Amino acid sequence: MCSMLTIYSNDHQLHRGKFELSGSELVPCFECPERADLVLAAVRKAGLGDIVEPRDFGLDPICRVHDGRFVQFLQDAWDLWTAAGRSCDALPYTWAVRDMQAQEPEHIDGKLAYFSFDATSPITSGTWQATKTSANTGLTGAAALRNGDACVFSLCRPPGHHAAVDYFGGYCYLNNVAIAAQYLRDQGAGKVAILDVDYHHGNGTQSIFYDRDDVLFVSIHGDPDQEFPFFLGRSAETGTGAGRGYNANFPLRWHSSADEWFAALDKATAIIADYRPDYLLISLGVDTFIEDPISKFRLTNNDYLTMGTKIAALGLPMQFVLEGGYAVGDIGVNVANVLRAAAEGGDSK
Ligand code: Q9C
Ligand code: ZN
Repeated sequence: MCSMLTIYSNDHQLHRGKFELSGSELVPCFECPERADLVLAAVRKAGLGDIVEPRDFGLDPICRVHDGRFVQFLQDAWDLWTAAGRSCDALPYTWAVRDMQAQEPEHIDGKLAYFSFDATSPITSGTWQATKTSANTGLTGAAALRNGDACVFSLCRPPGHHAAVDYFGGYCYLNNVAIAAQYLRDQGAGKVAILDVDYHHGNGTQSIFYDRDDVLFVSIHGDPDQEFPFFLGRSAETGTGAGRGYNANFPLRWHSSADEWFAALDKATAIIADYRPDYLLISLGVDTFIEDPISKFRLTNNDYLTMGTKIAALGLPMQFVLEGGYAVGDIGVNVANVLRAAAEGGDSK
């Protein structure tokens, strides 16, 4: 049994998108502030351990992962948008594909396009502050691991795993788990493993570490032939250069059963055990839930207890970093179930 430190800030409430495109309709954003509020309430109720505010690490650890011009863009985007006379959420509407030239244009509409890969991730007046604090929430958790904590939970919002070196999308702006992993490396950790159990492929995290052998990335997710982000996440993607063999994808078809999901988890944890990392970071999305409104897996409330137990059985210092999960009625209990079971199985040393 280990006590689980949670890192949380109210700053997430500053990011409040209005609508997203779903089918061809504008619907209220699935990625809403209530998500984090409900997870916090469930963590409190479960009595997992202390809940603390993140520290401010400044921009340096963020820029160890993300491109400086991209970080500058995220800071400036809302002001450029309002200066162009706009008032509703900032969204891109076009992209450079194939033989077009990917270079940063002057106009905000062009910049939004250049630094993004989808149109469902609004930038609002408070998005940068919330995003920066979300990265600090991940970093504060990583610092706690480095200081000897065995299990920590970074209650990040907005999420991060779809954000790459220089583009945002999939409700993600900065890649919280990647920034935390890089921080651990920079603080002297030898090897870090990232297990991504969110329903969607963590394309940003894969992309950031694809040519490296010091950060292993393993993901279980909806088959990109059927599911967002569509253009990354296939099992043939195993890494490149020095990173060859240090990326593992387990795509599963729509409507896969919990048994199929756990069979993939067993393969994923075997790869992590073989790697023998110093730290395990978990991109914890609970959009694998059977009632998730945008996803098509079938995990139930109790399956999240099994998930936590199996992850803790690796016997590694572990940091959970919140990603997706849109069934707001159950997001709290599902996240708390993973954490409760992980804390019970954790720190057996
Ligand atoms: N309008 C995370 O779970 N596509 N991101 C939504 C429904 C984007 C999910 C389609 C899904 C992004 C962190
Ligand atoms: Zn997701």
